[in-house]
Amino acid sequence: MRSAITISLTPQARSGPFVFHDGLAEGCRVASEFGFDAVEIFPPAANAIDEADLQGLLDRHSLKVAAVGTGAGWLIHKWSLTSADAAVRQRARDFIRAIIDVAAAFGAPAIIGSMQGKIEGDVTREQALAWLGEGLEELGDYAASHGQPLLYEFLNRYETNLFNRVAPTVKFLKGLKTRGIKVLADLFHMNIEETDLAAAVRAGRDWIGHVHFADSNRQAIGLGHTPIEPIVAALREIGYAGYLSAEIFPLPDALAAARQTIESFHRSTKL
Ligand code: LER
Ligand code: MN
Repeated sequence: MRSAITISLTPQARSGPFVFHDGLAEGCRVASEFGFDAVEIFPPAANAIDEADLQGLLDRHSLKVAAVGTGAGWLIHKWSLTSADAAVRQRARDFIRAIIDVAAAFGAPAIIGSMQGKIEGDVTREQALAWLGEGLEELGDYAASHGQPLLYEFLNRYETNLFNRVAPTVKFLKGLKTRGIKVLADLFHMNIEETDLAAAVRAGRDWIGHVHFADSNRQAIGLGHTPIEPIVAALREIGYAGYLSAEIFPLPDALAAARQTIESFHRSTKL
């Protein structure tokens, strides 16, 4: 397993669960000083990432891109794959496609988290799932054509009513034709929704493609009450070799959160 830490480039996400908020150069510099393998980026849009600039930073600091988030499409524009408005669903797909392009240029996947949206108003669950499925079919195949998975993240009940746990998510994805989707398991959401996090990880065997490494309170692992050892053991048991990426609040401050994360990463992955 490899370590990653989040950099948000989105001013509207200043109070969000991202460790670094002061630009790519500063985030990459500090990430490499702590010995992280990679950074996960949360841009306001695909064109906020200057590819030459980012490549230079990655080379200089021996970092990779773990993943690129699309959540700003929801945060800034309120676009989602399950909006009742077809034009909004199309804008959501276009926004995500552009992020798939830029992520793939760095050998990384894009993440669909908040852009899945939620079931609202008169929309039935059946209809919302049909729209979600359509979006994922198209975007999953598009990501696959770039040699990358597309990461679909189930969220806790306060953020979506589509999927909140691993097992129903996997069941839904198995019903799609595209084989381009992998599941993002965010330990913060799972702590709220799952009965047993290690068992939930085992239920995600063959599907988990990325992990958000967050404690129960969305702080660095070790600062909340999630016992991480059985979770990492379960990830090892299912053969997970991807990133443990710290999508957490910069608490008590960014440097302390980064230090706590990398220490927890080393301690839990070497057991
Ligand atoms: C995104 O990775 C996520 O976990 C959501 O909670 C977005 O806020
Ligand atoms: Mn997450």
